[in-house]
Amino acid sequence: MENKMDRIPLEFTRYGTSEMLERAVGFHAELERRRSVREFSPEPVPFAVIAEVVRAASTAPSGAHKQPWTFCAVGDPKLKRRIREAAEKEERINYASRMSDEWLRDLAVFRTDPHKPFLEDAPWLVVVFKRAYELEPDGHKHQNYYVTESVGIATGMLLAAAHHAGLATLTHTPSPMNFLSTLLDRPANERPFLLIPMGFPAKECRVPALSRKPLDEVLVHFK
Ligand code: IYR
Repeated sequence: MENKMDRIPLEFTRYGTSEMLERAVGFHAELERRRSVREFSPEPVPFAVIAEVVRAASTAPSGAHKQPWTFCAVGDPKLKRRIREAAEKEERINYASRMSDEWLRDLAVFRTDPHKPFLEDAPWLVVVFKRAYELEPDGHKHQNYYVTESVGIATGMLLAAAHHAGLATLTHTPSPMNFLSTLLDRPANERPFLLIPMGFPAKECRVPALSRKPLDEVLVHFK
């Protein structure tokens, strides 16, 4: 089947070696300051900022350029409360019986528990959905490809864009997450992927004193 897209010249900025290294160092320094935040300030954040951050995320590469994602930006306090209540209901079961002892031990340093006040405190909850397939109005299904990989990349870009804009985030995975499809009235082709509170950290916000793996543990160099 013939289905060719027009081709256009690539817009690409080529930097000299030292500028390239400087930019890479600077970008790492910026990303190094990103932390998962569990204590949010209720201070408002303009929707325009959230919209730009989502626009950045939506530039992610995807299988056959299907862009298999939907981002729901929830600012409505009543809806945030319902999301919190539903998430806490699942988390109470998770902590009481679904999570293994090893899992609970691994989480102890993060002091997480079934209470999720950040789901109401953060001005925005960005809920990322992956679109398993596309549905035409006539009911015809179209396949998407590498959906999890694509949405994972887009979500990483969302976190980086939010951080760059000066917003704190948390990658939250209440489990199971089907309540998000119901509460946000999502169609059958969408599955919840991740719930990301976004906003400013609370003044008294504290984060675990964690360290990141050194480069020689994560990078294998074949000369
Ligand atoms: N979803 C639970 C548990 C949890 C699991 C992992 I892995 C984390 O890194 C953090 C929390 C919760 O949100 O409490």
